[in-house]
Amino acid sequence: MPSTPAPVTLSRRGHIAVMTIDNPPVNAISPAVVAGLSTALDAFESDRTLGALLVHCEGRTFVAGGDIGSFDQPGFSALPFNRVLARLEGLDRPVVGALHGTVLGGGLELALACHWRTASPGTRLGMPEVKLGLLPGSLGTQRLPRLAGIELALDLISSGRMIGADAAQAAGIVDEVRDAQSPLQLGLDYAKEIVARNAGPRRISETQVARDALPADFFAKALADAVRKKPSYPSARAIVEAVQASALPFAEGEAIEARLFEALIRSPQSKALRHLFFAEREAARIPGLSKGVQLRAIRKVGIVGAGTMGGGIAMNFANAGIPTVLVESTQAALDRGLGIVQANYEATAAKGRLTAEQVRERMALLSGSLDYARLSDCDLVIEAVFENMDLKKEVCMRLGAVCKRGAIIATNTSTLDVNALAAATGRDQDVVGMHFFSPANVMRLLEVVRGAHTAPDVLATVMQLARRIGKVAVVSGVCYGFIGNRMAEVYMREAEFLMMEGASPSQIDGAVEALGMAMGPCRMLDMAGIDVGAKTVIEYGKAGGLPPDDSYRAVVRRLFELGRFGQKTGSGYYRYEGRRPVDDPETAKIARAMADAHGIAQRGEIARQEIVERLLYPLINEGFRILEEGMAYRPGDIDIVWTAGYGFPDHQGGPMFMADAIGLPKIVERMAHYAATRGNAFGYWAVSPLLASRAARDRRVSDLGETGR
Ligand code: 3H9
Repeated sequence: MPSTPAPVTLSRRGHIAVMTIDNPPVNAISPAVVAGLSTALDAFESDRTLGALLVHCEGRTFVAGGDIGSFDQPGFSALPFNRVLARLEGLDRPVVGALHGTVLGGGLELALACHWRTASPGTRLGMPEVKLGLLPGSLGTQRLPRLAGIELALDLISSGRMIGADAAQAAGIVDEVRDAQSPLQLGLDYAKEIVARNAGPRRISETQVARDALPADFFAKALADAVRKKPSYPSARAIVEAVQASALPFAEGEAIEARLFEALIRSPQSKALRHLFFAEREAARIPGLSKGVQLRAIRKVGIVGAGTMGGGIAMNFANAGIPTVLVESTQAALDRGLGIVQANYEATAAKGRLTAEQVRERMALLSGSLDYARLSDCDLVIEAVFENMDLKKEVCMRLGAVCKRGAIIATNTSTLDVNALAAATGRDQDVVGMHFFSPANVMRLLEVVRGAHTAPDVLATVMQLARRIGKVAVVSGVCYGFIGNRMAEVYMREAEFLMMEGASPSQIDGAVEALGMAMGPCRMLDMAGIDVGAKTVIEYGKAGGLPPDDSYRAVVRRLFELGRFGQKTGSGYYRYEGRRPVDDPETAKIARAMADAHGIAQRGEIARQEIVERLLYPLINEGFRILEEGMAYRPGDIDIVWTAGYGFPDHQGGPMFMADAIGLPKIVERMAHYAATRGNAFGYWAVSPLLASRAARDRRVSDLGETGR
């Protein structure tokens, strides 16, 4: 059996010891790395002929953090690594850290335990633990404030943002920034200088935090802010507490940080966020697709349709520096579309997030035309015309004729049959779905719809392109609504039944918003457009997809007939006072009329728990159906769709992760309850066989646990 190379080695360059961490891909601190560091320290300590210790990393980056995968291992604790850091800092000969790549979390904590830090110019530094529902658990909350001051340290740790090498130098976090042939050379040069200067150890833990300039209520305000802005994230409050403790003697602060970290690492919020971290990376892997597949080059993009969607999509490519041409059917529509894009960029510039020069550069990458011939040299063309099968087929046919050989043709449909659209192009191997979410320049999710004949290189190219434009891509098979909208359909269905039974839109939305959902179903559809929602239902009906149930989505159809298109017309499910949604007696009347027309009994107050269960359990059930039909590769993909595209709270880990937390047997039991109490003539409460079997398995495991106790 080949032996695994040691992740940490100690070698000698003259009088300098070089401790090298080599743990690809990102040199994360795993238990093996901690053990390796400890052994290397033993060797260094016992060799008094060495004048200094250099800590450096092989590969593309310095340590990018603790090994997130190891946090779930039984008995995981930050203490062994913290002991190594204390030994490192305590050495009586200078310790130099040579930084490059992304110096994050435990990586920055390792750097802070060194006495001196040098960085190559492109280095980025940060403490992103908060994004995993954690705080820095290896003395980052104690050493960073001592070095950079409380205000900046709290800002960096609370936001998780990265800063560049120059900013880090200005803040005193690194001692110098220097270009060198390699990180090793960078470190060796600096270590030699430190030795030549006869500079002794500099230990941050022996310094005190400066807090004179801070107002007396600084921490009280920071805590109140954390509670107000992030009520569902215990890490936000814990970070304030830990940073505040940096004013205490080091050992006391250390104990406080350790207590808080140990609690957070076991918290359900952190487990959920860690699940999403890995799910997001896993989603990029497509089963059966060989790694060596040759990608198609994407140098120029075309978009058909310069409406809200087309314009937003175009911005993604311009932001990534890719020339993009927008094709419209009338000059007025084109001018309007490009005008909206320009206004969007200017609004961003007004907030200071883009310079005027950047706005000019991005606009210069965008051009418009009324002529399909302008698409003939594009490597990728995305159709983003109105959601209507006949219209989209017509556009696809024209694209099949005009696009060059090997160009990828993508459809931005949100519900329609991608295989039928692919057939219309006459070259279905080149066709794929690219379902962007509105606003397309903001939302991170991209559903990539794999048609029956989509070529593997087309799929791989689009997945890679998604990364290039900053999206998180999830592959879906071809089915109505793909992953996200298919699940949203059952969620909207129940929202409307609840409304017909007497719940108000704000009661419905409030129930799921209390769980952390960015917005409930009614606000969501009002924003997307009641017209859009109703037309989708109508189209689905035409395609024979709807159940034989006249009450199905009856409210949205009625609102559409009445011209209540949602926020844009001032009323939909809600009435709008400016942008503020308020419950509208008119909606209650409409819902009551629909209930009467379809024999649905109105009830008194509906309990919040029932609303939550009736919205979420069918949605989860649909997720299981999607899995059993092979429309999604794994539950984590579904979780990414809902957290990145539908405002599902990330601290709940997505609907499938949440399902496990609730308990699958309980979900099945409640589905049966609603089937019995609400009726199940149309199979709305029929449990997916996959969910049923997983629930039975979980029940068996739990029974075994009970008897074993
Ligand atoms: C922490 O440090 C706690 C401490 O205070 C206390 C510790 C005791 N662990 O994102 P990519 C893998 S908490 C394990 O595609 P990029 C990742 O799964 C941690 N694995 O590349 C992927 O694997 P695969 C604080 C990790 O170039 C591969 O590396 N640190 C870790 O777009 C490439 O990742 C963070 O939160 C990790 N820490 O971005 C940093 N990091 O190829 C989290 C990465 O098998 N990481 N992997 O799918 C990042 O932000 C990005 O990965 C990074 C590179 C910017 C580093």
